[in-house]
Amino acid sequence: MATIEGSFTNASGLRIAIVVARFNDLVTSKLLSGCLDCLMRHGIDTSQESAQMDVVWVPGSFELPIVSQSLARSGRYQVLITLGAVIRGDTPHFDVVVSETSKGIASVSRETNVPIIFGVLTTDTIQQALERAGIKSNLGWTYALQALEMGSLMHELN
Ligand code: INI
Repeated sequence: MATIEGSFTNASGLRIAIVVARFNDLVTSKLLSGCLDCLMRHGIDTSQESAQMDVVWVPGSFELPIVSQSLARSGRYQVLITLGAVIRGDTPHFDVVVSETSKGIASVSRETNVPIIFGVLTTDTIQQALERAGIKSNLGWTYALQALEMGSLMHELN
C-alpha cells in the first residue's frame, strides 16, 4: 500500500501564480497579504524580483477562470491560487457570479490538470468577508497552505 500526500516543507521547486480580483479589494488585498505571508514563511521567494511566483490582478471574480486558464496552459506554474470576494446584494447578480466563477475554476483545473485553489469568499455581508480576511482570521493563509499541499501532491502523482 502506498500512502501519498503533499508536503508543506519542500516548496523550493514550486512555481505559483496568484490571481486576485480587484472587486471588493478591501477584502481581496487582505487575502493576498495573508497568502504571501504564509508562502514567504514556507520558503517561497515572494519578492518583486521572484522567479518563483507571480500575482495577476483581474477586474472581478467572474474573470478569474479565463485568466487562470491562460496561466495554467502556459505550463509555467504547478499550482494557482484564485482570490475573490463575492458579497450578496439585493439582486441575483451574486448567484450568477458565484456560480460561473466556481464552475469555471473547477473546470479549468480539471482540463489543465493544474490544481487551482478556490479562494473566493462568498458572504452575505462585507463584515463577514472582512472577518475571514484578517479581522478574526485570514483565509489567505489557509489557501496558501492548500496550494503548497496540492502543488507538492500533484508533483508526487505526476
Ligand atoms: N465581482 C466580485 O468579485 N465580487 C462581487 O461581489 C461582484 N458583484 O457583486 O457584482 C463582482 N462583480 C463583477 C464581476 O466579477 C465582473 O468583474 C464584471 O461583471 C465584469 O465581467
